Amino acid sequence: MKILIIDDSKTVRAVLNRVLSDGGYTDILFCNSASEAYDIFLKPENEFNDTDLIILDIHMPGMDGIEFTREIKKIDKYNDIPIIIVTSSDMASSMEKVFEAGANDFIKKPFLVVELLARVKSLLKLKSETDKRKEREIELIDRERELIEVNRFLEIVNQNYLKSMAIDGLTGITNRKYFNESIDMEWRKALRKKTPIAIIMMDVDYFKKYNDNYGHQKGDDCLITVANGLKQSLELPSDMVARYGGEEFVILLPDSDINRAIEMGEKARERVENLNIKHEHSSVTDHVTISCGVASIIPGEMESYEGLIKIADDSLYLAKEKGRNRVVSLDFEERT
Ligand code: GH3
Ligand code: MG
Ligand code: MG
Repeated sequence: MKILIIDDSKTVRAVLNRVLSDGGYTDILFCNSASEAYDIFLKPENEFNDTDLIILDIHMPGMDGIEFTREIKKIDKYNDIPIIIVTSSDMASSMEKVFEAGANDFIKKPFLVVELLARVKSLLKLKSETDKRKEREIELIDRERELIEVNRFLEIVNQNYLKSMAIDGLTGITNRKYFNESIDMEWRKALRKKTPIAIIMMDVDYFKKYNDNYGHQKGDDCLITVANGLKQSLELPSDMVARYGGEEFVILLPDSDINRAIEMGEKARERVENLNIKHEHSSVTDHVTISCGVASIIPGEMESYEGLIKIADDSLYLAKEKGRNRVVSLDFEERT
């Protein structure tokens, strides 16, 4: 451990050096004035930086030992360096000043070698324990900070994961799994509140031909564009569009009767048509179109949402049969 001796007397420095060296302390630095030592301590990088103990004379020209102690203890990073003040004075007032200034111990000249070594040993032990405690504190703070960072990271990963679980990989809209969960929830809500719930099943017309003519990659691009068009056709925050599979999409409309569902189906169909995606081999028009099957129901105790999907699916089938690029509601068909 490093000991700094500050004394203007060469003889005292030599004696202290000898005593400490004999006591097994070899890392010893010297300075012959307190003000000089203080100036060195003030430099950002200095050779006294990692001093573990200061032994210092009380009477020195310029800055004296008391003043030096007071000043150095004001600096946070040196606060923990123990200081022994060597004094020739017996006066009680000077002892008081020594401790008031913040010195940890004092020793009277002429000193007993054993006494000096005992005090040096105990203060170095104190310093080493303080250092260890501080290190542990820093480690704990670091670990806590690390933990907070890891938690924050996990939160983001979790959110992204949950999001990715609900999102269709190709089109970026809701996937079928999340749609199923949503319709299940909305179905129960509608059952409780006795409100209608509607869906629109949609399928791209002659999409096989599109793929065959423009290639699978262009087919994928087309599905992405259609998905986004459908998303933009929604009106309410509770409306949802999902990719049901392949080139099939579905719109979930909570709290909507058949009239709104047909209206929304028409809006979606029109939106896709207006995207004007060239499809020269479609038998309907020269651009991409969709067919829509619409269904709405107020859930009764025995019915499940699969029944609603079935009606919408049958309606879609009818829309295909009737010539595609249209919105059909089986209920409506039967009623008219
Ligand atoms: P219809 O008007 O009766 O719906 O005819 P269609 O050709 O659209 O129907 P069909 O079911 O015969 O063909 C659907 C095609 O959609 C076949 C399949 O290769 C294609 N398809 C399904 N999923 C994807 C996809 O993710 N990307 C691409 N590029 N094509 C897909
Ligand atoms: Mg299909
Ligand atoms: Mg199709």
